[in-house]
Amino acid sequence: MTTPKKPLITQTKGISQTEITNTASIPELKAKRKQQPDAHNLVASILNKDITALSRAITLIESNNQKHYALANTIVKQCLSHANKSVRIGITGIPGVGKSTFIEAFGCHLISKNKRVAVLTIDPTSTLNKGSILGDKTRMAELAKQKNAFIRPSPSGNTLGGVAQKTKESIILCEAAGFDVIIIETVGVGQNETAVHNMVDFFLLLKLAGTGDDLQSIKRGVIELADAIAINKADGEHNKQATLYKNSLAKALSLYPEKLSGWKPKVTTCSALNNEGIESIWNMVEDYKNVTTANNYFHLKRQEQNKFWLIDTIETRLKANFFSNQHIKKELEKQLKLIEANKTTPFAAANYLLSLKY
Ligand SMILES: Nc1nc2c(ncn2[C@@H]2O[C@H](COP(=O)(O)OP(=O)(O)OP(=O)(O)O)[C@@H](O)[C@H]2O)c(=O)[nH]1
Ligand SMILES: [Mg+2]
Repeated sequence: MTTPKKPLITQTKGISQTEITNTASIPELKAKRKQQPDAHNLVASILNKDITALSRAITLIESNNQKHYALANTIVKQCLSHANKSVRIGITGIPGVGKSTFIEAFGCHLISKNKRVAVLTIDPTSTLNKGSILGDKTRMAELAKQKNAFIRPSPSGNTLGGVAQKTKESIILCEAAGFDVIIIETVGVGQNETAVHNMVDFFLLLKLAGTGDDLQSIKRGVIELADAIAINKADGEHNKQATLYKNSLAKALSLYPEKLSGWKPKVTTCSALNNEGIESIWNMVEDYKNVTTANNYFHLKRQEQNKFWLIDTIETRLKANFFSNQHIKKELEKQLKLIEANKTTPFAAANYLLSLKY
């Protein structure tokens, strides 16, 4: 991969390079964006594979403006019957493991196989450090240039209802726009991995050999979620170490109980930078799809995920409504002071606050 002389992705007043590459001139795009959004037209354009309409609709989903809420809902609902046709792949790993570099290589490989690829990223650190998003854009420069690719970084962290839920709805829109493979990149911190695992079909964990990262392999949590683990940066002097690590991980995984999916998680090595091992990872995804389609797990998992998101959305909304209410805010302050003064218990205070009408 050659380093671009200048960033290939530049923001032109909120219009991404992908949109620019894929469609008309900038004045045309700006004119298009100024028109009032209309659900019917937007959905028709999305179904017509119009990337600008897709971007606009995702922006509506991500909006904190209550006025956009009903419109966004209508769009998602109308797209739903056209969704569900893609393979959804979650990619996680510690910062710097090579997720973006991998997605660039993997995405370009898929495009060479005539697939349309959408990449959504969930990055909770991006609000604190804008550098991460910029890094992603330059790291996926080749992919971003492809007319069959769509790359969308996550919204800022403080959206109503949580970043993950917005991503779940964005997946539906991307599928309606005819993308065959949806890739979700998430930084391996906090609750992100579980959230992403709950919205994808195939979960890929990238790891590194010979760093503190391999110590984490002892912790079962994320490893148990993975359908495949790829030891990245298996190039140059790290190659041998990566293979040793792959073998020890494969041994460890073989001791885990069999998964409901009937799929045995695979371990492999790759070099995202040198484009090595990429094809075999796509083959794993295809094998996984074949196995789980045959035993109906693929379909059942999506159903279970939708039920999960129903409950999760209710919980998130109830919480957001509760804590953003002015009356509750004031009463909560008072209860916190009473707790400091040891005049009430957390449970009594919670009971009182939950009994309030708001
Ligand atoms: N040698 C080598 N370097 C790699 C490979 N993949 C990625 N890198 C380098 O590792 C660094 C981090 O890569 P990224 O793709 O940005 O990693 P990331 O996991 O997306 O990082 P965050 O988005 O910050 O979490 C970059 O300097 C890459 O060039 C690889 O296969 N081999
Ligand atoms: Mg990245």
